This record gives sequence, C-alpha cells and structure tokens, in this order.
Amino acid sequence: AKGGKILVLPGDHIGPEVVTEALKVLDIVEQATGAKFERDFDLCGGCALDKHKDSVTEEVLKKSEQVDAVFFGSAGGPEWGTAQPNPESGLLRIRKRMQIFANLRPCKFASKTMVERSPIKREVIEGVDFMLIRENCGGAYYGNKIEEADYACDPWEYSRPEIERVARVAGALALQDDPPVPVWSVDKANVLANSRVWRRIVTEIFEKEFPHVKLQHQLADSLAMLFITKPTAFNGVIVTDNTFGDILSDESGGLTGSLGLLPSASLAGAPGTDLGRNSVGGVVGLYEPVHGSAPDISGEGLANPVAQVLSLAMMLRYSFNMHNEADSIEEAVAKVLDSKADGGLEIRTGDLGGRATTKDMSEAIQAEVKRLLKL
Ligand code: NAD
Ligand code: IPM
Ligand code: K
Ligand code: MN
Repeated sequence: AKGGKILVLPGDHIGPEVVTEALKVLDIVEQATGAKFERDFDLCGGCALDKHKDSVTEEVLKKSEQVDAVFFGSAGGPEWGTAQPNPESGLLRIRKRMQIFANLRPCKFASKTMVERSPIKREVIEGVDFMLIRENCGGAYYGNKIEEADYACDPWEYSRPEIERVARVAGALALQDDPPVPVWSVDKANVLANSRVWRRIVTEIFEKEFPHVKLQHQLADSLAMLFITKPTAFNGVIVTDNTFGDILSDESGGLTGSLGLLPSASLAGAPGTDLGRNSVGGVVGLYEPVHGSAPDISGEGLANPVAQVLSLAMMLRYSFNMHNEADSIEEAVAKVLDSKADGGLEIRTGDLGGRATTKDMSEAIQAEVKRLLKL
C-alpha cells in the first residue's frame, strides 16, 4: 500500500489555517486510494518560541530526519521580531538538518484564467513554464556569521559536493521531458569568486553526466530584468544559489499573479535517481507555500489555500510517487479557479480579487478532487 510518514509543522498565523484545509485533501486521497499517511503534528516558528523558547526543538529536528516528508505551513510574525532566534530560524535549521538542498519553485499559471491576474501583458507572459531550483542548504544563509553592534559578516561559501548535487537535480529534472528542456545556471561570475567556482563545476557536471541537456549561463541581475521582459525565454529549468534563488523565485512568482498560488518542494535528492535521501516512494522532502504567514490577514479565514494545496500535490509527486493524485489535485485547483459558484460569483479569495473565504475555496477544491478521484 502507498503512503508513508509525514511530520506536519503548520507554524504561525495563516500557516495552520491553510494546512488544515490542505490536509482535508490528503484525507480524500487516502479514502480514494487506500494509501495511509501517518501524521505527526509539531511546532516550528513563533509557536515553538512561545512554548519552548526556541524556534525548533532538537526533538522536532530529529523527527524531521526520520519521516518521508515534512508538510510545512509558514513561520513568522511581527510579534516575534528579528532578534535571534526568530521564528524563521527554525525553518532554516530544518532545511539544513534534513539536507533538503534543492528547493523547487515552479513558475506557471495555476489555471487558464489566471493569465489575466498577471501584471505582465498577456502576449509576453502567456505560456511561461519554468522550474526554478534554489540551492537551499549553503551560501550566505549558513556558515559562521559575525554580528556585532557596528560590524557584520555573512560568509558566502560553496564547496564542490554542494554544487554538484544541486546541478544533478537540475539535470535530472530537465531529462524528465523528451526532448530534455534547457537548463540555465544563474550566478554573478563577473564579480563573485563563489559564482566562478559554481559555473565551472555546473559546466563539468553537465558535460560529463548530462551531455544531451543544453546548459546556458545567465547573470543573476540581468535575469531579474529578463524575467519581466522575456519570461518565456526561460521555459525549462533554472538552477541558482540560495540568495539569488530566494529573490528570483519571489520575482518569478510575481509574474504569474498572487503569492497565494505558489507552492514549493525542497528535496533531499534528485527525482528518479539514487542521489541523496530517498523516501518510501521517491525523495525525502519538505513542502510549503512560497508565501509567508500573512499576519495582515490571519485569523479571519481569508487566506488563499491554493499554494498549500499545490504543495501537497508536489509532496505526493516527489516523495510518494503518486503522480495521478498529484495531477488530479492540480486539475481540481485549475477547475475551481476558472469556475463560478451558484449565483455567478467566482470562487476566489481576496488576493485574487474575489470575495470567497478560505473555506469556500477549500470546499470547492475538495469536491472537485473527490469527483476526479471517483469518490
Ligand atoms: P507574506 O508572504 O506572509 O505576505 C505578503 C503579502 O501577501 C501579504 O499582504 C499577505 O496578506 C499576502 N499573502 C500571502 N499569502 C497569502 C495567501 N495564502 N492568501 C492571501 N494572501 C496572501 O510575506 P511577509 O508579509 O513579507 O512576511 C510575513 C512573515 O512571514 C514574516 O515573518 C516572514 O519572515 C515570514 N515568511 C515565512 C516564510 C516561510 O515560512 N517559508 C516565507 C516568507 C515569509
Ligand atoms: C523563503 C523565505 C525564507 C528564506 C525565510 C522565511 C527564512 O523567504 O522561504 O523564501 O529566506 O529562505
Ligand atoms: K511558507
Ligand atoms: Mn523568500
């Protein structure tokens, strides 16, 4: 039987609101397929600070190493501030401990009508479809930081194995299409020593291991501009370091509309290979929306649940090899985004210009998933 063990960390503010709804979709998948997902709920973020005076406990970090997947909501909020340890540090520690070094952030429209929500002209943005892979365990985010009153230093380090493994994820994903899609490696090799090593090692890996995948290099600053002017030119796979990837993935997300629609997967290996840590049916991973805890709208049932639900679909696909169910969830979301409720109103939350609540959208998605999975 399919399924496996998951650790659920809803986090703060809208985190628990949207995680609760997404897990109802998982209930439906269980009922329809007979798969069983053993769920363990725990704390990470501001909620953990309140209870344990730390953003994540050693116990939770240990659990995160023992499950097939972590289903994460969002951590943070103004009440906890930025002094260390802040809520966000819990997520950074989990990423490092789980060695989920490849953060996949897809950029494509969740449905046909969402093209209208893009701030970019239709003729420029229509058909955009790329997967941005952000290195997730190194670079300026980690290392021995120095923080004094009038001086600070974040070392920006990468070593060969860290670059090789993320390059292999990019190659493996490109090969999932026939013919393989092109790959862009993004860096600042004109300025940073780090980027020069990155570019050389990525090139070596593609020459040796992915000779049939077209690799190109792009400077990060110009990519930020080209995302706006020629986004479809990057249809394929983009692989980049932690900091560039953080910024460029928010930008690429903005291209397709609301943050409330964007899922992500952080993987400990390359799908379809024996690289990294494997789960029962695929690769160990952590799945969460790109968006944060949205404290400005939390507690009112107004959050868009779609990014969390699409993150669930990514979990089923990458950690549990349940492709049909993942496809059905994505199809259900598209159907709901493009449909109207009785009375003619679109079923959309405020971030999409609508008046639907979290629950309205979630219930519409659940009904559609049930129909597609023939329940
Ligand atoms: P945010 O993503 O929480 O919110 C940005 C804007 O988008 C807000 O106006 C919010 O209302 C809206 N928004 C976000 N998700 C939405 C949804 N599902 N439905 C409808 N509207 C949505 O970013 P922020 O305000 O910069 O950060 C708030 C907190 O979240 C901070 O503490 C930040 O560090 C944290 N954060 C956490 C993560 C994470 O857990 N991975 C990611 C980003 C930010
Ligand atoms: C993200 C977030 C995190 C990051 C923060 C909350 C630590 O912005 O997941 O993109 O910078 O990685
Ligand atoms: K999140
Ligand atoms: Mn970010």
